[in-house]
Amino acid sequence: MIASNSSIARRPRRVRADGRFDATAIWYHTCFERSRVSSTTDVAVQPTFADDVGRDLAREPKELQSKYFYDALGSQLFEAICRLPWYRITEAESSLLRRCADDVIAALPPTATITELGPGSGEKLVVLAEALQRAGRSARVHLVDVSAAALEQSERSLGPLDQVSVIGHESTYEVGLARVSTDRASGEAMLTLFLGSSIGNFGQTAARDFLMVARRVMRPGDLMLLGTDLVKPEPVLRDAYDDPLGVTAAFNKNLLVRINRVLDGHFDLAHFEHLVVWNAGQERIELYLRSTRAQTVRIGAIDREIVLAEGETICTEHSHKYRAERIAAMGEAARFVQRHQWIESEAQFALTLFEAT
Ligand code: AVJ
Repeated sequence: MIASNSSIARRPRRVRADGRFDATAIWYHTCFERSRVSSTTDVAVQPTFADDVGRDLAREPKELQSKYFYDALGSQLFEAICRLPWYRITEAESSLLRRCADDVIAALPPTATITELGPGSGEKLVVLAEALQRAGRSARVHLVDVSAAALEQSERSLGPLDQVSVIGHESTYEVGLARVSTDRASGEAMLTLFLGSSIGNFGQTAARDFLMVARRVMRPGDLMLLGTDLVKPEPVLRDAYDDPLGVTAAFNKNLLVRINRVLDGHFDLAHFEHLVVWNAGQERIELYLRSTRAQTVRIGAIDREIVLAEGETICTEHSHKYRAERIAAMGEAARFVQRHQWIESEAQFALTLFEAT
């Protein structure tokens, strides 16, 4: 798959499941799965955006999957969210990363591959690349994301760096990680980055299952750096997800814009509002789109009329918040041991370094 060990390519590459070159000689690796914690890669049984939307809007209560936020516009709106003063996750994590990058690189064996799941803008990897440079090292970096837009953005920020050769995988986390892990040399260690509290989209069981699936493709001694947003006062969380500029509202509503554009939907944005709920029992933020009146919305591509009552909600995201002292146990359930934990106390965010046992 990967050209040769000696040629450190400056140019980002993309890998595709079938291993074929595309017209621009960038490799792709496109795999879509029914559920995020499934290993099926048979294209014939893969659900599409249309299948998922049709099924999830037929549920009671209605929902849409948060992974579909990240089309080109959604990825840019998310980048804007990361710059909002009320959304502290990105900045808190970056400052922790600057603090711990040298330690993380020192913990990594001399021959190692770095894999980032959901790289977003790729800016965080720049911090690690600088630590690699200080240590006089270089590494191959794999980016795994279902969003082509996010991959392109992160490939752009990392492409020019000398310490890393970048390979993009347009696939789910599990499939991309498994592929990277099996493709590496026998003596090559792997550091997996799962940052930005992306794990927060999973509930407790799904998060544990995800860590177990990730652990299964790792070897003892492999490392995983996990970013988790911590429980904090409700008003602070509310501001982060219902920001005064309305960027998060736009990010949420863009899901309807995407359905309108891609699936010939007829959602009228004037009749939906962004709703944020703190579920104290489950310790998670819940995002909804609420129908402000009774309405019937046609989605042409799936030949469906979606009937919404006044006040009815469509759940679009769960964002779980963690307690720092419980993170080690979550890792242990998946055969990881906690090597370090760094906490940003102002914003209440944790970075935890796990080692596969
Ligand atoms: C990318 C899932 C970590 O839950 O904070 C931000 C997504 N949604 N604002 C989060 C998000 C609304 C974000 N994660």
